[in-house]
Amino acid sequence: MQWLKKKWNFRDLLMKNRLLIATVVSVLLGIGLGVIVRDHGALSSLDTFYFGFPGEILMRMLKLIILPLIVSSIITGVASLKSEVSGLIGLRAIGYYFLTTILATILGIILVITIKPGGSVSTEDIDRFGTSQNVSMVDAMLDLIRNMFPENLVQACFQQYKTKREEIVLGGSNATSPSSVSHRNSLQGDSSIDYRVVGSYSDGINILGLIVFCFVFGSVIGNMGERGRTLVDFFEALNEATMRVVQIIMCYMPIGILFLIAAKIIAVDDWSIFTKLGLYMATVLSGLAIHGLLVLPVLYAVVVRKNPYAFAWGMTQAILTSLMISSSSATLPVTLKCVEENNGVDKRITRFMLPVGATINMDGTALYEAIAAIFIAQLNNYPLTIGQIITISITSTAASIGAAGIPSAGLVTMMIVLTAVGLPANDLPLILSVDWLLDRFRTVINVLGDAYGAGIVEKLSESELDQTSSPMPDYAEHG
Ligand code: 7O9
Repeated sequence: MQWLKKKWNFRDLLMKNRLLIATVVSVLLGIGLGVIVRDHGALSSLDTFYFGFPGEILMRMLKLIILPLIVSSIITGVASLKSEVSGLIGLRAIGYYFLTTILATILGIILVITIKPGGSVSTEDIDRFGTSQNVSMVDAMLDLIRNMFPENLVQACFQQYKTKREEIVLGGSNATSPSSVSHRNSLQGDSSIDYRVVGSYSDGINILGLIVFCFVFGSVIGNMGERGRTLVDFFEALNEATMRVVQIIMCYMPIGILFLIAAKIIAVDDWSIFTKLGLYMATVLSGLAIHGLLVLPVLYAVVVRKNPYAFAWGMTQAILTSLMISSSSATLPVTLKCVEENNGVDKRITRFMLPVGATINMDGTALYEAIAAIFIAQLNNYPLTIGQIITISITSTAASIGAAGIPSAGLVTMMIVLTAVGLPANDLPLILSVDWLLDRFRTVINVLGDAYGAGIVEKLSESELDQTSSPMPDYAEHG
């Protein structure tokens, strides 16, 4: 660790890490402020809402920058590589995403089966609500693919396509409208029930559609030679400008984070749920810890042959940010900065791997969904066969990959995993009561998984990257 050797130069160290130090201080102040206001402030719920305002502004700014950031990053990243090279790197990235997500799911399953957290909750502690919603794995998968091909690029920036099944009564006057398709559901065995699939748009950025388009567009302008030059330069400049705006937003980050965490501490009203669900939370948290502190670092050490914890240290700012805002997409600007500037990973790799990773690589989410599903089975004394456990691992992996393509993903993906093995959805409110906390920690693992992935794929692609020296000037050097 180089910074330890330079300890005597304390001012240098402070200056270099001032933003990080400010963030750590603001987290601590936020927790302190939250506890004090909670105990002595007697805020009404309206006051609490207003109290969170500065934090809300931070979230809005981070989300605001996502669109120009990913579009310019992916286009410039892909355009700077020859198409054979970017294809190869893309394959390696997908291989890494699959491997780590499946490892995370298996780890989760092993832990939840050995610890058995569901055995420790007495059934009278559970508030059950009847939630039943018709979620179909097939429809969710088809929506995912539909979203990869948006009908309208502008609309894709703020809306996703979503289909819904509606029951229709056969033989009645309920005629099928021309734009919708109906098909008999043979699995249900009830021949009098038929469904019609109705499509609509719902709010949310169609990130898959944008990524697919930017990939195609980037590789096309990269291969156009002189004629494509103007466009490549334009997106290069856009990318640089966006990163400068990110720099400005990061100055506001300590203030936003202070109020985000304080407002959360004030708003949580039921701390007793933690004792009820303690063992379940411990299972999830230990799974995340093993994955983030052992599995990923070992993989990195084996492939890259460098100290993985030095790499993790470089990610501290991104780790803290994701812990505070529990969103890996809104953390993306910070992740990019940490991976490129602190860990020195090649920009041609990070620019397209990190946005794609933020979208489809969610190790923490996969681990969590597998644990949650088996936990619910344990609560209901529902014995699981090996086949069902394998089904849970496959659906959890698929759900984590598809989450960003499914509107209102959190609940829907969980329902898909549960319905795949016939588990009741009425225990969902129980696990959702602690979700806000577990979400933070799994987001950290999602971000770390993306970051380590960039380092690992960079190492694996060393030879290709050396051959194809970037056709574009590296703006960071004269920036
Ligand atoms: C967690 F590419 C990007 F950065 F622009 C991008 C934009 C939006 C990437 C992803 C998304 C997106 O919509 N993601 C998304 C993720 C949508 C719904 C659910 C989730 C799952 O989120 C994780 C979880 O709940 O486990 C976690 N909070 O990593 O952000």
